[in-house]
Amino acid sequence: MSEDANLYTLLHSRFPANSSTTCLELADGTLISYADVDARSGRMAGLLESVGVVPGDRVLVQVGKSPEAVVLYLACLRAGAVFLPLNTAYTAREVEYFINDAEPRLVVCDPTAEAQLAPLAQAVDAMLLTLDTAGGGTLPILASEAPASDLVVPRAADDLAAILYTSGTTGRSKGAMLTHDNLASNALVLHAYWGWREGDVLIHALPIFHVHGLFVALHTALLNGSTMLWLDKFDAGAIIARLPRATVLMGVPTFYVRLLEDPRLDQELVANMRLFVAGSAPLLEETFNAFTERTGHRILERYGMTEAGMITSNPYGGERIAGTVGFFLPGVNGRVADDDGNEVPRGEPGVLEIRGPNVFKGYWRMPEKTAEEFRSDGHFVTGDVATMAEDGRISIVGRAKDLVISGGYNVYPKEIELLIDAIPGVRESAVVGVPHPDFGEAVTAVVVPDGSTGLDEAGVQAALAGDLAKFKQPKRVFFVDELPRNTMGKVQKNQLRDAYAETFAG
Ligand code: MLC
Ligand code: AMP
Repeated sequence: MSEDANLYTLLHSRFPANSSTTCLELADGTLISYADVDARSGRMAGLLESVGVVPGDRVLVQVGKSPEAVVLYLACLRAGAVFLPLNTAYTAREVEYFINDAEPRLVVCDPTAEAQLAPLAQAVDAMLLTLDTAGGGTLPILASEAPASDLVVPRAADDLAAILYTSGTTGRSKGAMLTHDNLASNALVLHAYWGWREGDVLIHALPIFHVHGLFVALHTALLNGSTMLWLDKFDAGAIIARLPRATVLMGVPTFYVRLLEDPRLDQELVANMRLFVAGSAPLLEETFNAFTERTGHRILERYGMTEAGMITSNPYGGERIAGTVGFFLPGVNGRVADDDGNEVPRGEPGVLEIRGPNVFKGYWRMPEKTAEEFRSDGHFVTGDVATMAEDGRISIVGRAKDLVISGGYNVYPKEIELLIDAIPGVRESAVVGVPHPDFGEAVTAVVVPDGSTGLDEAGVQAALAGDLAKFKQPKRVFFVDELPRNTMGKVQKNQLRDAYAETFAG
């Protein structure tokens, strides 16, 4: 292999010369230096190797946010393993699918989930180790006993670094395979595009099982050798307390909606801040305007997805326009196209199709699905409906995929409809997203009962509770005699969205 494309090699090359620089500052004031992160991830990588994780093996991880979880991610990179993070909200039923599909060599979970997940891991011959948010569990115990190691397994650019599952419109999740080069190229571009500089300090309050918190925020900060003010989860008060010492914040729109609810947010509080980034869901113009008015900062909105990391961004130096997601990032090419992949005239809506070094390698063990979503010329069909202005500026104006985005989490209606339809007393159902002041959209179910049981809203919610992650559960359930359909028999979800649009108003 000519040159090592392991992402860790790149990140490590950018660690600060003074390795005692703080990498993570925890909420309780504990400081973890870059030297610590390097030493701990080396030890953990050595441990992974010694327990039989070989390059290419999947390491499936469902643990709360902690410095050890970051160390585990970096250790997987170093060991050449494929990191497979899962939302902590997923139930055992949901995790079972991922374990069976990914066939990991190692499963790492919170000790409280061990009893449920152990038989699932055993069924695919995977080892199971535990890690809790306080840094306890069998994994850290073994790691602390492991010898120091500077292991970094050389990787080719095209080797897998991670698999991130993204739900499908069929209700079946697909594992997006991301290579070392996908992640490295996107991180380098964002680092430059957003003007990262010496002295930057990031408030990290996103979960680290999705692209936004795990890759966009973590990678850019590590590439910059920056200190991260590390929060286990979003907490407006904790962010307010840290803003005076920070320069960069990244969040989903809900972060900004909630920060605006705090009267302490003002210009003086953010005097040291350089950049507020929003993404993962549409940022409402009213939020953008209110934030500008209150703080003097124009939130920089960018657009991306699991399969491609970041795709477009409003400019750092130029004008940031509310309701637009800016321009293709350097290296990313794309077009707004009709159903056949032909570019539509500027200003007209079409599906966004892209290509570039950021675009994933395909869906894990789903060659047909992969083929369906790529054009013959290599463009990936995002499923997002966009317009492109004359100057190339892009706006996301809709979705061709049936998807709800709630607080930055994607929810695919089909998955929930299948579960609701299986509840005794249900004839059929439709799940839609309707406007929600806090989450942007809220999952809402419309159910047609078959009359055989006295099913009510609480009954539907209770039936789903054990099976579905909380954020996917309908916040409201409505009952109707029939679903609106067009002449082809297709459920008219737009009509349902309109009918229930005011459900969460005010
Ligand atoms: C929590 N709940 C949610 C929810 N998050 N319900 C719907 N949607 C969500 N996103 C549930 C809780 O279980 C709880 O249920 C109730 O709603 C209220 O919880 P909360 O305490 O108010 O929520 P909180 O824990 O504060 O979480 C809200 C949040 C969080 C917005 C801070 O969801 C979050 O961090 N979201 C970020 C998601 C993210 O990182 N997305 C990036 C994906 S990457 P109950 O009934 O118990 O009260 C991607 C690509 C890209 O999309 O472009 O970046
Ligand atoms: P995920 O599959 O979780 O990575 O979510 C990606 C999806 O989130 C995209 O396909 C878009 O539909 C949506 N998304 C991300 N960023 C934005 C944004 N800034 N504006 C609108 N939608 C966005």
